[in-house]
This record gives sequence, C-alpha cells and structure tokens, in this order.
Amino acid sequence: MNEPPGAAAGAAPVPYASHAASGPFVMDAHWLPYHPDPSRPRFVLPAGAVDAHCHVFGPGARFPYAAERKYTPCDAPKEVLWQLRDRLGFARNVIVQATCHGSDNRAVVDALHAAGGRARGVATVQESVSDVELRALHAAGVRGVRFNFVRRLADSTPRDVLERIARRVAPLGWHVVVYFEAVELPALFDFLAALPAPLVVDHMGRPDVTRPVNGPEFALFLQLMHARADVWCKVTCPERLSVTGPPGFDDVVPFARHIVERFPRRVLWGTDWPHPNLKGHMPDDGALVDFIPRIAPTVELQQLLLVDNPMQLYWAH
Ligand code: 0GY
Repeated sequence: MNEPPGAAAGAAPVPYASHAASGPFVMDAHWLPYHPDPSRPRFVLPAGAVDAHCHVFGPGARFPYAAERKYTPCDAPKEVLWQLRDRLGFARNVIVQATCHGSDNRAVVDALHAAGGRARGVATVQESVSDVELRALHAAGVRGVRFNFVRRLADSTPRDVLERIARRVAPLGWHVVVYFEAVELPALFDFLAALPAPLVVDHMGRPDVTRPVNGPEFALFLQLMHARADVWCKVTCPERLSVTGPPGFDDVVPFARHIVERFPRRVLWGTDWPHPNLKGHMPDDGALVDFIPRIAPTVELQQLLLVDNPMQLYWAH
C-alpha cells in the first residue's frame, strides 16, 4: 500500500506501517502491529460499504494513551485508517473508542472531524460527562457509548452507573456497544436485556467456537438477540475467535453465518483494525474481507450487513 489517497498536496504522507508508539510511550514488548501491506480483497464490497468496527490509536505524541490503560499499542492514526478504507473498498468507518484511550475521546473525535462525514464514532464516557459534552460528541459524529466487560481490558463500572449513562444517551438516538465474553453472559443477561438503550454486541459475544453452534452457550446469546428487537450483533473477529486459525477461520463460520441468516437486519461487520492484543498472528485485512461471503453468502445479505444496517444505525440521525 503506497500513497494515502486523501493526503493534502505538499504534506508528507503518513507511512502505512510506522509501528511504534510515540511521545512518552513505548509499545508493549509483544505487541503485534497491524499488517504492513494488506492485500486488495478478491471480494468486491457493495457500493457504500461500512467498516463498522475499527479503532484509531493515538498517535501518542498528540493523543496520549490513558494512565489506566491495560496495554500500550503501536500508534495507528487516522491517516492509515483512511488508506486501509480505500485499499479494501469501504466507503465509511465506525471508529470505536479503544480502552487504551480510556474515556478521553479526543483521538476518535479528531478522526471524525477529519473524515468529512465518512466516519461515525462510539465513545467511552464517565457518568460525570456533561450534556454539553454529549452534544459536542454528537455533533462530531458519535452515535453510541461503549461498555467494556472484558476485565483484561477495563476495570469494572457499577451497573447502576452504566444504567444511568444508557438512560442519558438514549434520547440522543445513541446505542450502547457492549463487549463481553460468552462465559460472562449468564451473569450479564438480565442487566443487558433491561438496559434502556439499543444494544450492539461486539464480536458475537465472543463465543467459544470449540463448543457446538447448537449448544447451550450460544443458545443463550441467541436468546438475547430474541429477547429484544433492538439488539444488534457485530459478526466480527474470526481472527480473534478462531481456534483452527488462518487462513480459513473455518470454526467461526457456522456461528457468524447462523446469526447473519437468522437476524439479517441486525448484523454489522468490521475489520477490527488495528487488531489490538492479538497473539501469534496478525491478519491480512484483505483476507478478512474475503471471509465475508462465507458468512453472508447472498448479495441481499451482504447489502444488509455492509450497507443498509450500519447506515440505519449510524447515519440515519
Ligand atoms: C477489539 C478487541 C479488543 C480490544 C478492545 O478497546 C479495546 O481495547 O476492544 C480485545 O483486546 O479483545 O474489539 O478491539
């Protein structure tokens, strides 16, 4: 991947792969940086396709990583995300606040302002956030908040606080993005089923894909999808969930395809670039795009997954 198509005349292009943290930060010793030169996918995305789960990291020199972070990544700035978007054939991005930035949303907001309407965001806020701040986030393009229940990533927040945040953002037309692992769902189920805002679940609730797709663990996740009509699911991260691994991530296909076919109007897809905290293998993002037709095998399902659903959730209001 060479020049960033959107680079301003005369400005030095940001190299695709710089792969270091900047400012006072040093990336973690075993950090796997994003792929240095993703392939152009064979699968041609539908016009207007949205990468509905990706992040920006820093650069740390400009947007410092949070003191309470659990990891220090390599910088992954917005200019590189735009290069990836164009290389893969996406039209738009949904940039999700990553835990390494805590509740300081400046890197995401900066990216949204720079995106010319081609990006929306999901923020992390504390209960102390003011209404003025929420309105400014909305004006920048934020349409949701993220609650992270994965303890290796974020300290826990009391549920009554989360419930009050959900109640405050719902009138803005926002939703709550929730990230949890399947083993936590039994304890979270009633809380999630009652949260007073639409829900978007990251990475299918992280099923253990060594368990049967028709077994009780995945059935509980499907029960959550059935429990309310405003739960959406990101059928993302085969590279994170797979035990059989690349190139096919075959063990993830039955789970994702089941959700896509059962809930075609409530699914989203994203790259998860720059793929934080992967161990052992960094995917080629082009190959990830080529995974899509295996989980959404028809043109109609692909149009819903990649265009209509994310546009409804992020660009309709
Ligand atoms: C993801 C997954 C992970 C990290 C984060 O915000 C984050 O730090 O979401 C993970 O480590 O599983 O969706 O990016």
